[in-house]
Amino acid sequence: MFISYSHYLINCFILCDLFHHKDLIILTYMNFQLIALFFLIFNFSHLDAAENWALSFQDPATPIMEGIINFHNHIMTFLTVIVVLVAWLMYRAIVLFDENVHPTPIKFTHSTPLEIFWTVVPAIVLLFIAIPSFALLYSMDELIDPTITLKAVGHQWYWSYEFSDYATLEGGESLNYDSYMIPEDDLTGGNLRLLEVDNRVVLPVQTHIRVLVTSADVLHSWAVPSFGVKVDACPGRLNQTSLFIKREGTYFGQCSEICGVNHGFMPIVVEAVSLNNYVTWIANKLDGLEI
Ligand SMILES: [Cu+2]
Repeated sequence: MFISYSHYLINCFILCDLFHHKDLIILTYMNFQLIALFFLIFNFSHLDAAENWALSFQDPATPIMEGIINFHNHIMTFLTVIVVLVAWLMYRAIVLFDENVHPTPIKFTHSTPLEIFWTVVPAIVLLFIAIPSFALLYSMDELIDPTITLKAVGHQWYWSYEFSDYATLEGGESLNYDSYMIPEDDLTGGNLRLLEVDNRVVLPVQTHIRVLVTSADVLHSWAVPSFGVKVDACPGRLNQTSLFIKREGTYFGQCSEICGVNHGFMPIVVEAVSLNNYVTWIANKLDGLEI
């Protein structure tokens, strides 16, 4: 958002400079100050949770989500050109084939050059879509030397999380806790309805993380839009995905597989913090367990 705004601002300055309007430069500058203040007050810098009437994607926090958004924009280019072309062709066909305009039609039925053209061009278009699509698909599946493993287990109807990299309790149980949605009556100021949980997941930024997803009962799906992650949780199976969170923040997601009556009430909240804060958090959690 800030990047696009700075582009707008630079364009304004260039335009003002072109027309030698000093007053306009001052006005534009004031305009910028006001909008900057607006962003500062309302903190619109990033969109990491679902929002009413939201259009398009939430802001990306991982390279994967950035890739998904770029790929979406790439495809939209082709889509726009094709929609315009087909609409224009249909309009031309409707107008030209009108019997008032063209009372005696030409009666040819085949055109080899046309056949070649409308076979080869779509094939090339498909190639331009397929190549970046495969690159993205394979990079989403890639797991680069993960430092931390988080295990998310779906239940009817809450999530539980396990951090199994650290000391284990007697009986081989590792650090784990349940994460329930906070009901509407218990929400405090600033909490998001149907999205806030009692125990958040805390993960470090700038770290390669492996997420293992499974379920204890029926199918669920662990999905966080800003991470570009949506992994099915299947009972008896471990599904795997990777995370590399680029910026600190609180990210909201929801179960994305219809799993029963409370399917809409098992949200996911991930708090991405600096590595130091993460280590402190883990140490406190382990202290609490008295291992
Ligand atoms: Cu579920």
